[in-house]
Amino acid sequence: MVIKMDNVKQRIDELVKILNKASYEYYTLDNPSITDQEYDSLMDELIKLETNNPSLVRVDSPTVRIGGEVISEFKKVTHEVPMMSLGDIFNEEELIDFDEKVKKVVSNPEYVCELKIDGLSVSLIYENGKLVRAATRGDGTVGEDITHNVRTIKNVPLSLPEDIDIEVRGEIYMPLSSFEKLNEERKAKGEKEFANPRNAAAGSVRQLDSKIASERNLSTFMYHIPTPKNYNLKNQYDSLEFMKKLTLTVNPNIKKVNDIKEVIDYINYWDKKRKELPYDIDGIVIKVNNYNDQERLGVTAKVPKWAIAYKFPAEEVLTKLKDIEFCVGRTGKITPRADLDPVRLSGSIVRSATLNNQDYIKEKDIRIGDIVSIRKAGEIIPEVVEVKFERRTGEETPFKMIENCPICGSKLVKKEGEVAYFCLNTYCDARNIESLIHYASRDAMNIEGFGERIVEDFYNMGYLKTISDYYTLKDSKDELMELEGFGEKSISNLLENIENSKNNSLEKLIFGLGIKHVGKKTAKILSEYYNSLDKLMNTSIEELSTIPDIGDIIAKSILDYFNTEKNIKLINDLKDNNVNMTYIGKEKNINELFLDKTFVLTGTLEKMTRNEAKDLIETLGGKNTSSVSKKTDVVIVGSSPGSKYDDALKLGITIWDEDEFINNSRR
Ligand code: 0OX
Repeated sequence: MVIKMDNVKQRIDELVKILNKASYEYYTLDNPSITDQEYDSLMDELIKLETNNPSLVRVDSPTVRIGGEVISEFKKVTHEVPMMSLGDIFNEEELIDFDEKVKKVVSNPEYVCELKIDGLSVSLIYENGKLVRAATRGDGTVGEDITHNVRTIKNVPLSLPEDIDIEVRGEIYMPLSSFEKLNEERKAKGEKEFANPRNAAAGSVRQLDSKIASERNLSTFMYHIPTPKNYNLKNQYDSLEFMKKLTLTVNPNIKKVNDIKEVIDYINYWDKKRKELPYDIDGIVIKVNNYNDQERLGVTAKVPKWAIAYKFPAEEVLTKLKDIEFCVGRTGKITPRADLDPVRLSGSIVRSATLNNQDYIKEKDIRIGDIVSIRKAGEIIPEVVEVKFERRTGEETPFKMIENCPICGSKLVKKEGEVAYFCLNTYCDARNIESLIHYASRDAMNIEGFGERIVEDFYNMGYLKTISDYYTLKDSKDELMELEGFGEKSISNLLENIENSKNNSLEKLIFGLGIKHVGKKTAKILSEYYNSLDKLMNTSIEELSTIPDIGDIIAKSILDYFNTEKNIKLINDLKDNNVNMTYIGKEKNINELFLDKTFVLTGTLEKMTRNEAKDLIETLGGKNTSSVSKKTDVVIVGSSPGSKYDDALKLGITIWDEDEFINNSRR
């Protein structure tokens, strides 16, 4: 029996070695030495042996790539060395500027040029040569543990040829072929397609069930070692070579160059060639090669001064303009919009583009049915650049400006000195959009992220029509995540900001409702006086007139507001969505997790300002102090924390990240 077990173990070891080598040859070297059939048959043998001998399953067994591990939540992990992002530049001038700044510190800098893979960054930790953890970047300080999904990525080695401890960083991406296949499958199943490979890759690693990631054919390129000196590495280029030796996949198009002219050549070469790559890149990363030079250049708050990302200029593509629609903006401004045949542009599927105004359409003689070239103007909205006249068939319909508002039908008016037409009906959508923006604004419900652009887009797309729709947006999460310019993280953040707003004190809600003549200060006075919206709604003109600072005009406006059916319905809808309708006095919100405890804040918080955080701590019964000592109960850590974080770790003090802080504040 003992002998048999030994034999089995030996065979398992052998199979793991052969199969992992085969994966490396196939996925990293692109040079397979065994056939797919041979691989499958060895894999079948390994699966059988492991099924019959579960105690002999190795941590680096290729069977984990099949997926199946399901986690219940994403654990937070703190990066020992923060994961930095890169500063962006968009033209040669800025590149020369970067080079000049570098040269002030380093004479004759050598650069390494890398393709900027359009995916999501990942940190891999190997202990004793075995992959033990994979994590997302998160806010750079705290990311999420995605080990179960990353283990399924075929070109991520589960064990290294040396038994070393090392962290390596790189990019997870979805090859274009996998992306197209995935979207075809989703379309066939009636599921919403992913807008671009980056969203698809991010969506895949954000799955609790690793089976999904394993089926998505993700891949990686590694490009960074955060502690290179531990391995005697002197420069970035040697780190890339070192990672290659460790069987990690490094992009083959990396180039070491001697001056900025060669960097420009590299950029120009890849700007033309990038369409031929089997994956998306969104620019070129330029890094000062030598580590001592990097150290001398240092970092700013968020990005290194020794590296920069050159972003490619907006790509232009051709598509058919199917129709011209009209959007009513916040101020009632009418903007024509092109309804396009869907086309891939700068990594996203584009279905519509702005046409600016009727004069723009007339000047460019844009007609329905034309083949047009489009380009991304800003981050989100693409624009029609020009008509391809040579592609005209004679079937195109000339453009005619509308005379009435497409939403409310009122006659459009051209204001003095304006090119655009306006809808002047104050009850039209423009007005609704304005109220939605006001509701989310900082002094009102402070729903961060809902600026003019997003509200208008969400409104025009039908997701956000009235204020109460903010609270049902979460029901459309899957669709929103796939909108151009959005992804899981941005939508989750927006939805979280909305959820947080439910706990606001009454004065923010009253101000947010946009009652005529009720400003921020009046909203506060009313909240302190009435304590609840119900009481305010049932007030009388007599009672209102007894409150200092509330004059007749304000009083009448308040009564008018609460006598309007539409407004009562809105308030009922907000109540149904658990929006707080009471005044939260500072001492009235004691929370046991905060009461009489001493807090220290360090690093940058993403969802609130430092003062807001301090206010919240005090409101919940805690005390703020500035330095960490044995008496400190909790240190709240944002991104790029200072030495207070190290002090807290040394002293073993409880550490909360921003999300834990927010969650605890709501308990
Ligand atoms: C990429 C990429 C991203 C490491 C130090 C600063 C940023 N998307 O391909 N980041 C980096 O470098 C990190 N390099 C890259 N090639």
